[in-house]
Amino acid sequence: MPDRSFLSWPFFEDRHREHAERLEAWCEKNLPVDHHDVDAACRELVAKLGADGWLKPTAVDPADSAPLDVRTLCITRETLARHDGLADFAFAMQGLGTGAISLFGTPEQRAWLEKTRAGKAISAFALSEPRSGSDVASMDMAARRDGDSYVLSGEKTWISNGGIADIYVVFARTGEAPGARGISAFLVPGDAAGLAIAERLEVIAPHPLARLRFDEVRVPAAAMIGKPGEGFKIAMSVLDVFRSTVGAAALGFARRALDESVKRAAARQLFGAPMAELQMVQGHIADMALDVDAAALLVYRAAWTKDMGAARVTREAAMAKLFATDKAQEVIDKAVQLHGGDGVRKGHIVESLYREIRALRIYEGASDVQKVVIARQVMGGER
Ligand code: COS
Repeated sequence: MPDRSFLSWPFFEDRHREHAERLEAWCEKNLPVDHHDVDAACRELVAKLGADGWLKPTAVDPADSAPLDVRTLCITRETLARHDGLADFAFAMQGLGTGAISLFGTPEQRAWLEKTRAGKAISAFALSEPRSGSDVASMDMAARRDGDSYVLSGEKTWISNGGIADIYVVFARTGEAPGARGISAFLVPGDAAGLAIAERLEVIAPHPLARLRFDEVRVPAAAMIGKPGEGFKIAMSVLDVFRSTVGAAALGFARRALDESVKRAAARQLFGAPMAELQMVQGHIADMALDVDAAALLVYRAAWTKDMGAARVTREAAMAKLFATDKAQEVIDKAVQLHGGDGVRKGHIVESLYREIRALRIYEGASDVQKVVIARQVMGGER
């Protein structure tokens, strides 16, 4: 039984506790799904999560203007990640993909959210490029104004849901100024003429991932999200919300690794007694539990701060993501060690956690970038 004591922390309201309990029961019944065909599995997960109402927190309700509830996003990611990494992925990408629309979209653009929240459309966030990952402001992709349209040309890569998305939020250079101030955001339908999958990308924890080519993709001027030149700030604002949730997913993976290790230590006999009686094993379990709780405190502190109305949680979100993902890697590595050969055996839960966690220290701002963000915030006095 996973530790649920964190739900009594003051960061939460009763609606969060009820959400966690109901989702836990849903996960026990529905997860994990078969991962052999990741495209089909993701489509199935989005449809299932949407039909049962779990995707509603990923985007604002176009009918009211209640902001995204980051605590609900985090609890959901933590819970799904504990049961099935791909379910967490399917949920998270619906949110990241539509984040710019939730935060800055027009009523017409927000109409898409009815579909994504119901699991009837899949979304994707297209920021990174072959030559520009951590250094977002150096992107090359261009959007040229042509009458009532913009014409997008260039490439995006590492795009989650690339190939199966119905809508992409795409960032491109519109040239109002050099660097960060000359980028804008666009809503591009997946079936737009000139948009092609240049390459499917295989990674250690498989999920739909692609490099996309935009060859003179024409969208109406009304497809721009926010104002010309605001794209960089829009991307950063979306990441401010969703970076804490990456930490929450890492937390879910780490909690699962800890639970599996506790079970293993109790069941496995070593030198004539349960492994749990060895102090070296107790030391590992204590370190793992400490890292899990510390990560949870940082994740839910960031989520609570945003939900309380903070305009920016750049520092809190960066700390939560950095700490929770790096520590989850260590927790899972200890779990592998405690499981011996089983820990690296294909198909074992601990082996899959070991593969799942690694990308979280890279995507949505690598650990090294989070350190830059934190240092700038601290040294700039923005605490
Ligand atoms: N919210 C709102 N505005 C923000 C912001 C945020 N979180 N972060 C920065 N800005 C604003 C700054 O205030 C600045 O505004 P002004 O031009 O008005 O002064 C502008 O954006 C440029 O900011 P900055 O100078 O810090 O930009 P840098 O080019 O130095 O980039 C980093 C900073 C490295 C932090 C940024 O490029 C980044 O986060 N990189 C990682 C990207 C990432 O996560 N990629 C993964 C893609 S999704 S898988």
